[in-house]
Amino acid sequence: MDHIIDAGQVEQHNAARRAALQADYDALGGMLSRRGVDIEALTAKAQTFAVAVPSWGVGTGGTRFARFPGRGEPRDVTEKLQDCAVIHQLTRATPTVSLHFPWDRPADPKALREQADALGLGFDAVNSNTFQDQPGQAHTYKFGSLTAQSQAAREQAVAHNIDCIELGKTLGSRGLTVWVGDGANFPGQHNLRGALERYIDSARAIYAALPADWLMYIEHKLFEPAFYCSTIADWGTSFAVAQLLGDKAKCLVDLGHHAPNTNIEMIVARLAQFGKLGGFHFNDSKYGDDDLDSGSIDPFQLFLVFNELADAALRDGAAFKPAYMLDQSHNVTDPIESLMSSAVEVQRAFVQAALVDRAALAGHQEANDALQAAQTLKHAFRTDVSPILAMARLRSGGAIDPVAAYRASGWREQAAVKRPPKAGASGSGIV
Ligand code: LRH
Ligand code: MN
Ligand code: MN
Repeated sequence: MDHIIDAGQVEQHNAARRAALQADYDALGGMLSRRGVDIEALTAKAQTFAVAVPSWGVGTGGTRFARFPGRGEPRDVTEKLQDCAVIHQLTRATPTVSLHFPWDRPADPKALREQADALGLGFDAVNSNTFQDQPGQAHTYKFGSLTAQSQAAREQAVAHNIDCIELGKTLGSRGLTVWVGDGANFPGQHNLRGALERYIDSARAIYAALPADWLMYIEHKLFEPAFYCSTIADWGTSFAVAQLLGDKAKCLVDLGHHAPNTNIEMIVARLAQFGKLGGFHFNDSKYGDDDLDSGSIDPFQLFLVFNELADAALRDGAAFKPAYMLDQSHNVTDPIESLMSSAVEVQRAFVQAALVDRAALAGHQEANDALQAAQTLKHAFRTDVSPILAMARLRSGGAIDPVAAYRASGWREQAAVKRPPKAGASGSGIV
């Protein structure tokens, strides 16, 4: 496997921190053993954790007001893969990349797969894009894509999704994520039921092209770019569509795509209960689809989501394997640093959820002891599992402190030299 950052540098970084980590790990291990928890089992579990990196996240994002590019940004999909490889090399938690077409359309898909193989990376779900027009496109998506009144626009959007599946097959992907911006800005602009009928027809055509071992992830979002109504606005709609389409269709929960104060963990529980929880786009938000770094605003919500996932995994066993992906926009940080930190934050919630004393929780629930039930969750959430995460990284060949190792490597400075900005560089600004 090609190492992007010199392996010797990472070793040096770890050597300087190993003794302190061991001391912290031993202290935590002692504390956990008094709670009847085996730290080694938790560390082994942490090592199994994986979350996909969004290709569009390694470039600096933007808002509709401006984009302030960073230095050494990747200018094409091959450079994006290099950045993804850095993230995985140091965190050992992000072995796959989620591509977005046509932003990431490779000139030679086979060569891209070879590059990924050499970097030790695979491809997670591919994402279609019918929320903006591409140069030279025959039919506009201004008034919708899969729901458009224009049959030609709908057919073009379906054909694009099928093209994404074809590309994904060559890359070794096994899923297609479909998010559309379709909706209306005015009451009466479109017939609410008619638009969904057209969506379902289009989605059926895409579903029919899905290989047997693929999943189609239907991603809902409350608002934006449509501000009066979005056709696939909520989990009820995505659930109904997924039910109609069949077993290979599942719902995708992007944490930023809900009304403020929505109980997202309950949505997760519902979708898991009915076998339709496909996966996640992790990020965090204060107001709307802010696409802030995972765990940066409400880490307790992230923990509560993973608490439901842990419960579902216990109930459903190995059959329960939702896809984990990050979906963030980095405006003021180095995207590599944000993605590494976010992967670790999601992994932290995964480990904290594994710490919940489920027998005690069930007992408090049966006894209607609301206070102790809540305390049981808080007890797990408050436990600082950082030494477990660092030890998991160390044992998997990553860095004890990924951001420090990254900064010491000088990767960004070197990238700034190797990657002078070029006109029309693909950094979407839309997330
Ligand atoms: C829409 C979204 C969706 C897109 C991505 C760029 O807000 O979350 O997942 O594909 O952003
Ligand atoms: Mn998303
Ligand atoms: Mn979004």
